[in-house]
Amino acid sequence: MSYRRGALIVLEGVDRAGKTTQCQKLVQALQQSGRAAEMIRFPDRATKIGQLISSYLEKKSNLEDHTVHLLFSANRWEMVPLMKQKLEQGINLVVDRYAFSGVAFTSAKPGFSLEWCMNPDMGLPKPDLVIFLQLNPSMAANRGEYGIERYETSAFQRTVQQRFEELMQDSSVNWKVIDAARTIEEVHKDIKLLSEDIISLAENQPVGELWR
Ligand code: ADP
Ligand code: 2DT
Repeated sequence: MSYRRGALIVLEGVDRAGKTTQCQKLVQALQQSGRAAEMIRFPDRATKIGQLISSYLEKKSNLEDHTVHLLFSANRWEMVPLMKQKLEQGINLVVDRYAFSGVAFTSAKPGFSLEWCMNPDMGLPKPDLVIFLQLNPSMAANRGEYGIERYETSAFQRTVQQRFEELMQDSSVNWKVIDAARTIEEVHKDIKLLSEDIISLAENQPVGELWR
């Protein structure tokens, strides 16, 4: 047993489903149980590409729709060497949004097919587990007003949810849907159990390639 890599665990879901809250709690819980774990998030607004994306999301600049889609994908690819390095070092990565958000958000715009949107992300490190935090729009509304960034409208978020549901039909990805309408602790307990199982399963397997 010389090869013990970390697991790649992604949390997805619509706005305010609790992704950030749960990523933070999962990293903390894994660390407390003696496992190496780190959180990353996409978009990573700190890089040069991330700054272009951030300015677009804040509506400080406009970008053509295909172009911004490719920038979101490039923002993942630029992190791949570091992600692979950490996984090989045995660090479990907990990721707040990944290629699934990329596809769900762009394909919610008119004229974009799922297939076109998936293409640039094909071959990314494949998550060992993708947890989808399921929350209906009225529950999401109870968690506060939408912000002022691009995409933060209920009509757009409904279409995004439909696109996520289409993506979840793909059995090549290890999707687990969790009811995110419960308390933070209840949701966390489920996520922790699923993650511990996948960490044991993944540790002796190579990292796969997404959508290939
Ligand atoms: P996301 O990252 O999916 O947009 P956040 O984790 O930022 O969601 O949570 C959005 C808001 O909802 C925050 O104010 C957070 O404290 C709250 N929240 C998160 N999970 C729950 C929950 N299970 N029940 C009630 N409120 C929650
Ligand atoms: P937050 O930083 O609040 O999560 O918002 N998005 C995200 C895309 O359109 N494409 C992507 O590839 C990714 C990762 C979702 C980020 C916003 O950017 C959207 C909401």
